Amino acid sequence: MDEVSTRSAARPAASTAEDALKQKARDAGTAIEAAQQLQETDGFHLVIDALKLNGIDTIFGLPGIPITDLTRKLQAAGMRVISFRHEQSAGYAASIAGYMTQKPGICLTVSAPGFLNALTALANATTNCFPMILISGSSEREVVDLQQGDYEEMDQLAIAKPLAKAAFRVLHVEDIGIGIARAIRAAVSGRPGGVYLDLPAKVFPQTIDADVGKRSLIKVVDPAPRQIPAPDAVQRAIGLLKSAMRPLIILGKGAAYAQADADIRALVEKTGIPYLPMSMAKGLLPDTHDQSAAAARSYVLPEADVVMLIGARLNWLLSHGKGKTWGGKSSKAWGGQKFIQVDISPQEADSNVRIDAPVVGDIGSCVSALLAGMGSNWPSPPADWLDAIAERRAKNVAKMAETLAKDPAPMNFHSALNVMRDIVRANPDAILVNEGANALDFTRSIVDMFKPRKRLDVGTWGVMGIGMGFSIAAAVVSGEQVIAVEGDSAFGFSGMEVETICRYNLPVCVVIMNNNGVYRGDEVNPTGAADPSPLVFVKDARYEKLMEAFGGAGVRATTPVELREALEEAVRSRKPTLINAVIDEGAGTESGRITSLNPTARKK
Ligand code: FYN
Ligand code: ADP
Ligand code: MG
Repeated sequence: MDEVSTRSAARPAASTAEDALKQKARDAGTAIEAAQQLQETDGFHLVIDALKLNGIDTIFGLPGIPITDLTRKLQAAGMRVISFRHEQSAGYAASIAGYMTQKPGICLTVSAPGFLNALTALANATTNCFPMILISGSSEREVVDLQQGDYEEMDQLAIAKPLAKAAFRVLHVEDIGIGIARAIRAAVSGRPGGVYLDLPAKVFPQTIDADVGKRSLIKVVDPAPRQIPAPDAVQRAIGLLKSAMRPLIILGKGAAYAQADADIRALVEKTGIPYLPMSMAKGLLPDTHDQSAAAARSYVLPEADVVMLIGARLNWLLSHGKGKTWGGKSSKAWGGQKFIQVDISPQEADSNVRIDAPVVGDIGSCVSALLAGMGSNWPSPPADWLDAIAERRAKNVAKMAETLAKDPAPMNFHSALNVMRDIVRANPDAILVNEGANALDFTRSIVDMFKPRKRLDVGTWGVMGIGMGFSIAAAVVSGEQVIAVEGDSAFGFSGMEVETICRYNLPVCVVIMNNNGVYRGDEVNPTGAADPSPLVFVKDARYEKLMEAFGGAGVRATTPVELREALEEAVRSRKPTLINAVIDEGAGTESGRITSLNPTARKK
């Protein structure tokens, strides 16, 4: 406004008429331009309109060439734009938002290195069946295909394809609607996964008639269609389950993702069959539930005769369904169980051992079909099976209670996590994010979960680095308190995002299990030279100061009492908080509970 007023004061009478005409023409020109503009739209706005049309309201990303303006325009258009310090965390955030909401989480990055930084998260999403779309700006095709050395030149589409469920590129503004629709449907339909959408820089400023642009957009109808299982498959499964003398149900994170909580609980309780929750399925039924066999894991797996897998794959986490874990005589020998597999992917069955009754469909439809097919009066499992499990469970629970009751100085994982166990029980709506090796494995068995989708962890890949991205997305998506239990090494992968937590003032409390190193902190350099062991960190590092640096609360806790006070204050204040829990550096074991995966261990 100011600039306009200064110009009119200076002009003489005669020339003014002419100028006025010229000005009118200019204004007319601008008006026409404006009218034209009103009648035109561009790539920027079509991307925004397409996402909004499909109910996408949050973007996780990191601005830079060529998507800085798009990032600004997304926020200007009223979308929530969460900006990170590293694309890997933005990608992890998008992936877990997809897992929690069944809508694809959107990660927006710059070209080449930004795209590559987010690629780990895209691959992790595909591996974990989390629906996300990685949208990356990219260099011009003509230059890239001639390898002429464009700015951040890379054939991102070709590189993404092997790691994504699907990958697309849009070259023309009129195809943006189709591109985003295809990406959304690919991310959430069937087995969800990571999708890559490549948008070369040139497509954003391209203009098109506004009406044509609007008509080119697609509101995806029924993006994740229900997939009803075949009735004979359901009958076969029911028949096999009914014949079992030692039945077991295994709930995987696919069951948690399905948001069919009531039906899954009804199936478990109606049959009376013991169930084993995989780590991210904990809470689908409260971990204190009578039928939980989590505390008798290595008893039920080899002893069961019929096992129903619901949204759980027979991958490494279940020893591929064979070997000693399942009572097999050797590492490759089958244990003799009969398997029922409820999974939306028709290819999953027989991935490792024979599946005797595959039930292919979305878990909600499959479980309700099983419930309907079972009718009433389902015979409860034989008492000797239930009693044997109860006995083994009681033994393990008593053993753990004894360990938890100890109060050693310095704290160890048990005494610290005993506090966490109480805090989560008192705050069942809080979301627990968890990574590390020992920090992960001890938390999984010690901290009971009470509600579905409240435990977010390293998942299928056992990946380190998800901590802060998952915590930020969980707080943004749910508004709930988030507590992140982190190994000190694992925290290092995404630690800088504590600035992001403070910038958005998120109710995230990070608890670092500080044992001064990877797995433990007491290893020494065998050569005696000055360099520390590669597994050891700075002794007694003051991680809490990192959070204080950005205005959050930082607490150093050396006793369970201090830890409990700090956690209760964090939950009460909902302030960004980092608690540096000082753990005995000799408390951990190599790789936690998967020491056997280390080649040396294998040699032994
Ligand atoms: C479990 N247990 C319990 C309880 N819950 N005892 C008492 N009370 C409770 N609430 C018992 C359970 O019966 C087992 O004892 C033991 O505790 C461990 O249970 P867990 O953790 O469920 O089972 P296990 O054997 O460790 O399972 C194998 C696994 C798991 C591979 C699925 O370790 C896992 O998910 N690991 C993830 C590792 C990872 O990704 N790490 C990140 C990379 S680290 P028993 O029945 O007596 O055996 C890179 O270096
Ligand atoms: P702990 O609680 O056992 O000390 P840390 O978080 O300190 O757990 O250590 C976990 C370790 O997992 C990692 O530091 C590391 O050795 C191993 N690891 C390293 N990189 C990865 C990765 N990308 N994904 C999975 N595990 C990894
Ligand atoms: Mg550690």
